[in-house]
Amino acid sequence: MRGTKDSHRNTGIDMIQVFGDTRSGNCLKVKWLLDHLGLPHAWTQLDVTRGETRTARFLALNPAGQVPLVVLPDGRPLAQSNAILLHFAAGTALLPNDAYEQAKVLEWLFWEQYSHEPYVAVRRFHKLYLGRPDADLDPKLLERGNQALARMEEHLRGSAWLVGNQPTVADLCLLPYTKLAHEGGFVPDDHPAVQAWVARASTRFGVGAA
Ligand SMILES: N[C@@H](CCC(=O)N[C@@H](CS)C(=O)NCC(=O)O)C(=O)O
Repeated sequence: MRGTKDSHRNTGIDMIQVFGDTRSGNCLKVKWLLDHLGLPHAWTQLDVTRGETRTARFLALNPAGQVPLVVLPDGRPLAQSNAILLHFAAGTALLPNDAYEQAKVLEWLFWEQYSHEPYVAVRRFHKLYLGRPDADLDPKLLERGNQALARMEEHLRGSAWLVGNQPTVADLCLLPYTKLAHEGGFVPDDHPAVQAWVARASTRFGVGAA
């Protein structure tokens, strides 16, 4: 994963640079992982609601126009929160060496982007960022978000962590938007095992109340 230097993109900054919006769970995943691993980084705050990810300067770094984006010390950019998590978790205890367990981590990461974030995070975005009243929200967001939380509840009733018997980057991936789900109108008491996991994972990763 740690390939050759791409000198034309070298920014001259000898530190990981992160472009993110700290209100975004996708960005918090990256922040919490870098903090947990003790990796120094420079954070550039962009406001996603003001089009700050759509400037020519930012699009040159990430043509998708989204945060989070990291620029490695050698100047190479990397987008997609879960790709960023995998990059920095490689070689640490947060990414199992065992091929099956590693694939189980990926299973949760892909699931998060397809079945959790599009509902749990998007309902929060519409309520919190855009200030839309509940009556104007697509009912599918609540229904499918609750289905995603129920899927986690089922798993966490029998297991302290999402993969194996210790925390992995799968837990870190699911933590921010699940911890913030109440801001999207989801009820923590409806999913007690998830609530207990949020507390456990927050302690393990040194993440305070959000
Ligand atoms: N799948 C991407 C999603 C990134 C994403 O949706 N970022 C949002 C903030 S959470 C964003 O930058 N929105 C601004 C825009 O699309 O203009 C990831 O996991 O990084």
